[in-house]
Amino acid sequence: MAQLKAGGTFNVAVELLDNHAKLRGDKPAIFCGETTVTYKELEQNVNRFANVLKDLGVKPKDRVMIVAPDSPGSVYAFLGSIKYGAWPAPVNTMLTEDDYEYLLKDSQARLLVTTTDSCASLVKTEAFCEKLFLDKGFDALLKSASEKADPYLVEPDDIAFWLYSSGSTGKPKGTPHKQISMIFTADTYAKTVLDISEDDVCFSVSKMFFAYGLGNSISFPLRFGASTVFLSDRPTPELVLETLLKFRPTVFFGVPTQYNSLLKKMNGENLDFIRICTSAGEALPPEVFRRWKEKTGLEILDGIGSTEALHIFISNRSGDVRPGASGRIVPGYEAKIVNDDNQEVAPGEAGHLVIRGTSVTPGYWNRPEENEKKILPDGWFKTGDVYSQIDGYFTYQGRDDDMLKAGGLWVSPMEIEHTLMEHEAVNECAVVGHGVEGLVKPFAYVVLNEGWSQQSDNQLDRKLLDFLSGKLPKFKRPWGIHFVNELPKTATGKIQRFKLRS
Ligand code: 3UK
Repeated sequence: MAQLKAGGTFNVAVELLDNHAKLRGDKPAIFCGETTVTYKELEQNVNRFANVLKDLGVKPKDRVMIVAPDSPGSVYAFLGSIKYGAWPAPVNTMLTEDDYEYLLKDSQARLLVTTTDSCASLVKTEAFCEKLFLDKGFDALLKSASEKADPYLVEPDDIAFWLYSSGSTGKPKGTPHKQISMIFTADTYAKTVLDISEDDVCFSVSKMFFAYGLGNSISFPLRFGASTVFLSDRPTPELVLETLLKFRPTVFFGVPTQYNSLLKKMNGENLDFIRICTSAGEALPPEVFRRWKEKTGLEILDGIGSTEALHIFISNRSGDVRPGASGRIVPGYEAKIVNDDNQEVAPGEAGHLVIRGTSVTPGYWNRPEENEKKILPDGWFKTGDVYSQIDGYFTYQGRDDDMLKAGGLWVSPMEIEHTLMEHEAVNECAVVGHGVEGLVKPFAYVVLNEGWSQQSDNQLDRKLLDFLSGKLPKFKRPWGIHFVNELPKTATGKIQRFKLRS
């Protein structure tokens, strides 16, 4: 992996901010509730944050973990860290204390930026890791720091920040990204597919800890001098609608579940201020595409991206949407579909999707085995997805592992199974995805221990779900539990989850 070299010429925070602060300093960069942050204020606060890091004794390349709702403060922390040469790592705000303990250890974070109500704040961190609260003393701390800061100049291929990617086995993996990558995703997908310009107002339902949200609400609008809308709270359909009507964004970024729940909530609202809608994270059911178009007159552009690629590399285009397909390659990226021997398959045949492009991670942090598996010769990256392709249009066929996406977020069947197994009633179990209104949701199949039965305790499924509710974040909990006498297995005793899926 590329190492940081000071003495270079590049810092992506400068690329995203300096010109705008000069050319359109008074223009709103961020709308968040009642707060508006102009480009000038954004640049100054990013500088102040860089100076706060310096005062805390943080060094370039130190990790700064951010566990916080989308807010101006979390952007100051993200871009301020980059400007200073430290590596910010925004992570999911919905995890458990144990998860945060793992992430802080894995990244060896030097600083945790969070809020007092986050369970990340409860973690007993390593002696070298300090905590900084965005909702306690932060404004005063920022104000006390200088609004001027020199950027830590490196090379475009040096690391700028990390994200965390989940996998089917094991724990989330630190996924470093290069300085140039936020510019690359903006100049490819955001420019050629979405045509974002300074006239746009972007609103992303996905938060900035998710690569999709990070591009949608930070790098894309800032690259083109547009404005961005943050919703700090949990994006319930009511709040999303309210935010849409209040700020009238021109580009709306969602995930399939959100579109589905918005459709149920909407009641004749006029959304014609929206110019373009996108969907990613999981496949968009054609039915949701059709109903959204019927109700709003707008097409949703489904596209596939990943944490490792940073953003979308295959996408539908305005006026050229194939419902049920992910669309065509985004210029700047390459994709091919290969068999188990890495040979390209014939058109229409399913195989592993591999991709290549500047924004693909140089490799996971400290994971030589995973890197070996996913990073192929000549810079090709194995996505873990099964796809087919005809005439350049790619269609998603499923994962090549057991991972599920629910509401656009990863759910590892194994993690749920291991947690369920901690209950005394459970002998063994398997978790698989079942379709609910065209979207995949996790369901558990449970074999009970002797002495337990659903007949003698008709509340047992409820009790198991309650048990999980103390241990897993909500988005990872099964939607239902089926009690079975045995699970389908291979001769070697591996659970055949695919047999439960049908
Ligand atoms: C799946 C899709 C079908 C697919 C992401 C846009 O989702 C993002 O990143 P993740 O690392 O997950 C990546 C995996 O999710 N997937 C994503 N989009 C689609 N499957 N159709 C889709 N449209 O399995 C992929 O490998 O969480 C999405 C931008 C940035 C992102 N990080």
